[in-house]
Amino acid sequence: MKMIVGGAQIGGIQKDEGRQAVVARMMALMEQAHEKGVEFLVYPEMTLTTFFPRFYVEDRSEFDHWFETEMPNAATQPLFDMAKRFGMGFTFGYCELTPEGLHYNTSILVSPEGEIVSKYRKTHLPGHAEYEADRTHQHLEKRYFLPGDTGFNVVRNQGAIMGMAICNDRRWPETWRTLGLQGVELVTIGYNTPSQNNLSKEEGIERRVYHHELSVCAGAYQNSTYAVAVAKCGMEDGNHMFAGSIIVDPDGFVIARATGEGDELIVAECDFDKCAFGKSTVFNFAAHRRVEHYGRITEQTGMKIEV
Ligand code: CDT
Repeated sequence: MKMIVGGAQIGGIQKDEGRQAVVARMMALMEQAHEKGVEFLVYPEMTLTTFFPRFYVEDRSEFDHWFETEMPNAATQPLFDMAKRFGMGFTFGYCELTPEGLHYNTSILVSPEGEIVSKYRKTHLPGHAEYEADRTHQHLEKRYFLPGDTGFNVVRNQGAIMGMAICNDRRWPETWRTLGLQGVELVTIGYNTPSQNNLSKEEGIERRVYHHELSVCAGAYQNSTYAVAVAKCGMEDGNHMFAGSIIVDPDGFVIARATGEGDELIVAECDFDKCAFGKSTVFNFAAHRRVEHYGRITEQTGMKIEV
C-alpha cells in the first residue's frame, strides 16, 4: 500500500505572531502539499506558537495564553476544513490546557474526514522546572507541562498503522520499540530543537543535527517503519533552532530532506509493504526478543552502578 506523505517544516514564529497568521502559513503549505499529491501531512511540535519554554515566568498561569482549551478552535478550524476538502490526513502539535487545568505538550492525528482519531501527550519532557542562572538558555518544559498520560499508541489511518512521538521522545529507544511492538508503519515526530547548548561548548549545531538524524534513522530501521520528523526552526525571538526535517524509510535511509530553515514542504512516497521485510526477518520481535533480560528497562529509571 503506497501513500504520498509530506512534512511541513515551519520557520520561526515570533512571540507576537498570532495563531491566525501561523494557521495561514500552515494552510499555504497544505495547499502546496495538495498540489504535489500529498495524502498525509506532518507539522511540527507546538506548531501554533513560539517555543515559549525558553522564557521564565514566576507565575506559570501567565503563560496559559500559549495553550489551547479546545481543538479544533476558531483559529485552527480553517485548517481542518481545508484538509477535509483535500481529503488529506494530518498531524500537528500544540499546547493543551484541559478542562481540569492540566497542561500538556500534545499532538493530534486527524483523518481525511476531519476527525481527531488519536491524541498523544509528550512523554519525555527535557530541560528543567526552575530558573537556572548558570544556563545561557533556559529550557523550561518541565515547568510548563506535565509528563503525558497517554503513552505511545497507534491508530490505523488511511490504511497505515501510525503512531506519534514528540521531539525529545525521538532520542529514546523505548519510544520506538513501544510503537514497533504495535506494528507501527509510520512514526510522526514534530520537534523544536535549540541549536545552542548551555552546558557543553564542544557540542555545536552539526553534532546536534547529527544526533537528531541518527536517532530517527536508527528508530526507523530497528522497528522497520517509516518516520517523518519535522522541525519548527530558524530564528525565534533571537534564538536559533535547527531545521533538518527528514522522511526516513524502514531501512533507515533518508528519502526526503529539507534544505532551508523556513516554511518548506518535503515529500516522499511511502510503500508500507516495505515495512514487512524487517518486521519478518532481523526485527521479527516474536522470534528474537528475549524479554526475560529486559526487566531493568521498566523496573529501573536511572543508571545504577553496582560493581
Ligand atoms: N522540544 C524538545 O523536546 N527539544 C529537545 C531539546 C533538548 S536540549 C534541552 C530535543 O530533544 O530536541
